Amino acid sequence: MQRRDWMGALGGAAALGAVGGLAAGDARAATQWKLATGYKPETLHTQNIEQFAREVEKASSGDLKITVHPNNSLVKLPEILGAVQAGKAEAGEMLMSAMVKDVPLAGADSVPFIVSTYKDARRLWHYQAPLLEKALLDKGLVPLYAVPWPPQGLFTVKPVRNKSDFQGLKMRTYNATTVRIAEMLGAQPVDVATADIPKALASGQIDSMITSSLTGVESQIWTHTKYYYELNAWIPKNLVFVQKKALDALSPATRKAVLDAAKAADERGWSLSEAALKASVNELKSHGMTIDRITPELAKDINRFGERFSREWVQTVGNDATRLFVPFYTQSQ
Ligand code: PCA
Repeated sequence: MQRRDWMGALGGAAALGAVGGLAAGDARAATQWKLATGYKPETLHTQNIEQFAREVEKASSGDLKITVHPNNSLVKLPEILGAVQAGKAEAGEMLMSAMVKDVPLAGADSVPFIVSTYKDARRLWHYQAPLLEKALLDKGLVPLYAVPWPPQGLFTVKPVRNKSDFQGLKMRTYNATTVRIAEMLGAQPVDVATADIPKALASGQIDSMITSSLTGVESQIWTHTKYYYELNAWIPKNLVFVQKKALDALSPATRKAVLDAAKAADERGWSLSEAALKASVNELKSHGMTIDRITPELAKDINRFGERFSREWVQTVGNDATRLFVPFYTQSQ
């Protein structure tokens, strides 16, 4: 597997090397945290978490060591929230919209056609974060930081011009939005983890999917599909969070090291994601893929499905949806 040095793009990432041990005579053993994620070690988000862990270890002078367990190896992505609550891992990273069963508001960033730029995604997060923090605190969890994937588009093995072209397509899904859109289009939804995309395409289990250009590149999508339609449909985020009990158990200085490193990881992650958008669209092109906009006819249908999805979403989420979207639409920052 080709290793992509997204960190190198910003000139960060120098290995920080071994950290100093505890001072002689200090009886306190270093704390160990496990951090579970469903994504591959080489993906942008996981590399960012690795840097976060190195920075925490350094800033806490070795008092806290976070070990990252990528690729569903410790806990499968959909189960990470419950596993961190139960203490199987002290911390975790999840696609926020994969938490909707437990935290409906977490799906706000995957409601189609609300945001299509990083600036608006930031603004949405500004209003979503305090509400989400409260919802997670009720579950004994504390959000640390969130980093977006690039905007979501559509990959297909054959060109699609209208809704009828989706009949019989097997569309890979990764959250409630992608399942619902596949259903509305008349395609068959097939749940596949990111790491399994190449295999699923090779075996014909899927022939289309909505995801980012970045995930397309990381799946070497050009081997199987030729078409990418830039829908800019939504900008989903991954959330890194920790068990409140574990955070509270740290010394004040180590807790500060975690929160400071989280703030840095947040800023770095948003920049890396934006840089990855440009780089990955170029890479898709360089492999001969056709990058296009969907036809106005299909855009009309997909927009209609987006509106229907939004209505369904607001009904499920209730008051928090109003608390989030009223300020988002009425206040400018
Ligand atoms: N990649 C992840 C989530 C969103 C994205 O761009 C995936 O396809 O599962």
